[in-house]
Formats: sequence, C-alpha cells, structure tokens
Amino acid sequence: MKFSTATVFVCMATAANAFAPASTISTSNSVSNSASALSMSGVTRNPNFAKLAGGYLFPEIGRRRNAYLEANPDQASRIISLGIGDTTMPIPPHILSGLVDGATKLGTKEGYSGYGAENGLASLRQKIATVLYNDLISPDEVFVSDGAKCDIMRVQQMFGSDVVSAVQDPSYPVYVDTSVMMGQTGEIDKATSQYDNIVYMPCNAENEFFPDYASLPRADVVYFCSPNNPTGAAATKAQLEGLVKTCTERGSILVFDAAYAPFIRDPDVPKSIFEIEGAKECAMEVNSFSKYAGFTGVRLGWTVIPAGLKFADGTPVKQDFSRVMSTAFNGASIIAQGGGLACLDPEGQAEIEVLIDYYLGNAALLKEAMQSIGFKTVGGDNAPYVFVQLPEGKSSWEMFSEILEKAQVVTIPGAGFGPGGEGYLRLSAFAPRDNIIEAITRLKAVMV
Ligand code: PL4
Repeated sequence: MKFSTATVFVCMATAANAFAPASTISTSNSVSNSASALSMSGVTRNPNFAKLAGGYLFPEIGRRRNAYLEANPDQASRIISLGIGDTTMPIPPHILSGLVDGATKLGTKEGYSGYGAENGLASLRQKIATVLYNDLISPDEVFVSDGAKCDIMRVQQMFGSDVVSAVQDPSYPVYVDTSVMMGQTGEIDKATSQYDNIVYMPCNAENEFFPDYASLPRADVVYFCSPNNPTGAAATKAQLEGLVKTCTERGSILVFDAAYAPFIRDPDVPKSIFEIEGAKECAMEVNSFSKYAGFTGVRLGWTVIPAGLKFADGTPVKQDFSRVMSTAFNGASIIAQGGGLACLDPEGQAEIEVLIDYYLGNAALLKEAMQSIGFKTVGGDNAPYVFVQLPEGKSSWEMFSEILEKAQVVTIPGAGFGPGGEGYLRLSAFAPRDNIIEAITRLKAVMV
C-alpha cells in the first residue's frame, strides 16, 4: 500500500489522538487538517541534504537493475551480479559456531546479558589487538561497532561541520556523502561534479592510483582506503610512509579504511596503517569483519584510535570518539561479537584464508579475462575489485547499461565513485565461481 505524505501525517496524528485528552483532540485535528491540505510539515529541511547530487550509489544500481527487470521479466534468471561488493559464500563452521554460542548463551540464566559495553567485549578488543595488530595497538584503543560504514558516519559526527575533508578520487562514496550531510561542503559544481570545500586527490593511471597529497591543498581529515575501493590498488609501505609523513607535517588526521586488509597477499603491502612509523600520532583506522568472514549481514566492525592521536587543543581524539559511541551507539550485537571472537581463533583464521583465496581466485579470472580482450586493469591481486579502463570516449554509465541490457551482468560504473572514476568499470569478485565463469563469457561477447 502506498501512502502520500499527507496520509502518513494524518495517520500519525490519529494514532497520537488515541492517547490525547478529549479537549485537545479538535485542535490537533485542525492542525493535521491544515497540514494535510498543504502536504508538508512546518520543519525546515536540513539544507545540506539538498546539496546531495543524487541518491546513494548502491541503491541506484539496484533501482536500475530492477527497472531493467520490470521491462524484461523473462531475463530475471539470467542476472549475474558483479556489482555491489557483497559476500556470497556461507559462513564457515567454526565461525558459525561462535555466532551460535553467542545466541545460545542468551537462552541461559548464567550466560544471559543485556546491554553491553558501548566499546565492545573486553575479550574481543584484546583479541583484535593481539591477533590482527600483533599488539601494535592496545585493546583500549579499539572500539567495536556494527561496521565500518557506520563508523565513518560517527567519525564525521565527531569532526563536525568545520573541518575540510580530502578524499581519493575515485573513492567509496560514503566519505563524500557524509561530508556533505555534515555541512562541511558547499554546493556541487555541475561542470566538475566536485563539491566545493572537499579536496579531491586524483588517483589515476599517471600516479599509479596513489594520490600526491603533498601537492594538493591541505585538509584537516584525509580519508584513505587501501586496498582500495573501487580501484583495487593496494598502497605499498613506502607510499604509506610518504602519506603519514605528509599528514604529520601538515597536521592532518588520516582516516585509514582497511576494510579489505584480509585480501593482501603482497608482503610489501601493509595490512594496517599502524605498521607505519609515526602513524599512531596522525592516524585512526576503520575496519570490518564484513569481508573477512562474510559478516556483511551479521554486522560487526571496529575502529582503532591510538591514545597519541590528539586534536589541536591537546584533547585525545579517542576521548571524543568514545563520547560519540557511548551517546549514539549501544554496542555491537552480543551474538555478532561471539562470531568475531571465533573469527580470531586459529580455526577461524584458517577458514578466513580459504574464503579470501576463493574470492581472490575469482578476481584473478576477471582480471585475466579483461586483459585477454585488450582492456587495461588495476587491482584484483590484493583486492576483490578489478577496475577496468574503458575505451576512450565510452562513459561508464553507458557501459554499465550496455552490459546489463546485452549480457544481464550487473557492474558498477566508475563515475559512481566520483568524477575521477569516469572511463572505468568496477567488477566485484564476490560471486559464486560458476557465475564468474558465465559472466566472463558474456562480458567477452559484449565488450570486445
Ligand atoms: C554496499 C571501503 C561495498 N550497502 O560492511 P561495513 O559497513 O563494515 O563496510 C562497508 C565498507 C566500508 N569501507 C569500504 C567499503 O568498500 C565498504 C563496503 N563497500 C561496495 O560494493 O563498495 C558494499 C557497498 C553497502 C554500503 O553502502 O556500504
């Protein structure tokens, strides 16, 4: 059933009237009547939302796929998704047993627990620090959460509206969209597709998809993702040393998104920014179990903020993030945290290796297929994404539509990740192997 805005308002007012004293009912009815006639509330819209150039990228991809299927219902069974980076392999047994244990305990008197610590179970924070960071950081610098995406928004809430943010171009759209929502930016420039007051750090073939932040205007907060979404480029130790040095010299805070760290196989590519000397004074790291263990639906992540990271007035950043978490978050699900603990057991770690190897095998097939028909690619070695350079003059949305219509394969146009992504297409390796093989046959037929 569809409701108009006015209908929703009237329904809410009616529900409210069920609890209102009789004398107030006629007044509230007259308010709802005049409001319903106008079909709007008396609340001013947050002007930052009007600045957003369009809908969020991933629902937009889903909308276009659904529109295609509505027009071509006979093609529904042929659709293969190499679009949204969502895991497809089932959760392996040891990790699953952690989730089951977490749930089972809730059914016993001894094991039951209600609200937990906002920052997560002490045992999980300890294990994250030891198993994933080799004790480079301490457990009280770990904030367990419901995922990296949600943490990025909370990090933005902590920084507020007065900071200037820098983003890789192209980049995961959450950094830019949350900067706009927070009021850090001006309007979008229609000619460049860039928001005023954001520093766009070009990542392209000329700079091997690693930005030269030192040559760009200073930003307060620098969002950097490695292995990268969408390009799949993984920054080397030397490159990250340079970035940390520049951020330190300029007094910028680096927000390092390591959501794809488990895909790193190259020993010269750091899995965490804290492997770089000096990072504990200039960086924080957001991370997630989503891609480690197929927890995209379970929801579990974490953010590390070192005690030595401080604002200009000397306040530890960790103190303010803790204030955001305790005010706006009630702790990650106790069941999910049970799964997280199992991920960090030796058995869980071995299961994760198998999962990641599978997706990396898919990525290698996609990369090889694209190269075999003459396309240049980035990524796919230490990342689940292959970024394909399209022929000169071919727009990425055009290519997305052509592939959807002719091959029934969903991809993501590079332009969805920012103007710097134009001319590229992102292929995701998160799919069953059979689908990857079938998609490759169809892509080869359409793209040559
Ligand atoms: C679709 C660089 C995927 N609805 O699951 P989380 O919240 O712990 O992590 C999300 C995340 C964080 N950082 C980076 C990412 O790439 C992602 C997930 N991105 C993609 O296809 O680009 C899933 C997107 C999901 C979303 O909006 O995040």
